[in-house]
Amino acid sequence: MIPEFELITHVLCPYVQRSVIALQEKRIPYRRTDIDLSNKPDWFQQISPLGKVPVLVAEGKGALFESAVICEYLDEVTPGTLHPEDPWRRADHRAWIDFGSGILSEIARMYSGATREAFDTACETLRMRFRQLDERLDNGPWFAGETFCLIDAVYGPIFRYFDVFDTALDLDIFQNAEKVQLWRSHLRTRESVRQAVTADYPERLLAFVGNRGSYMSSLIEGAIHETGRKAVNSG
Ligand SMILES: N[C@@H](CCC(=O)N[C@@H](CS)C(=O)NCC(=O)O)C(=O)O
Repeated sequence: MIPEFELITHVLCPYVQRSVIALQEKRIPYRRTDIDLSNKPDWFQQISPLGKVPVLVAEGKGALFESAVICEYLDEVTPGTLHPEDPWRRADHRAWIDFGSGILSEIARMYSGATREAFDTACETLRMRFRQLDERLDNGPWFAGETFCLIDAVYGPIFRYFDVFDTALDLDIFQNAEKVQLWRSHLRTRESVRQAVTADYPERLLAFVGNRGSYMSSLIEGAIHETGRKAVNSG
């Protein structure tokens, strides 16, 4: 018997999304509670040692933090597995999952950097990371071929950032990374990946980045302004 689960979440968090995708892929019933990270409730501070989402609350057990740990636990307590059976391949997946977390940190540097130099450096690092990933990939459709794995749940939210940013800016992050582009296009259509965010995610993400006071904020605001101007001129 698996316990009743509640996942403490934030609407934009990519680490939350990977937990949600794992829950959906393993068909585990759960309740989702979104919190405001700029005004964290006291009860949340008590169950999240680092004050971060996601946290998985399991009835009768307690609270679990760290998305990678949450995903592995969910995988272990349900039939089947989202990891390869072979220990070497499983370890390899975990290594590339960690690589994905590094990419998320770089994405945060890209949208938070105060200067054009900081933004350009982060973009260049991201291009290099995706080229490295491209060298690791085979033919797809998923990371491990025909079977959707936990690692796919990690990269779906990463690529989603660029699906949204691409609507406003020409970042050209996936230069010379054709296999990554293909993987990205498959992940975009996976039901669990699509369902991990609400329909207004793109607007929320653009507003979040637009309001950070960073170099990228000014690019986003400029692009939104330009779109609005074109709409007015053609209306
Ligand atoms: N290593 C953590 C990272 C989680 C994380 O960074 N969550 C962010 C939101 S995306 C958060 O809760 N930030 C709140 C804060 O740092 O105050 C995990 O994998 O769960």
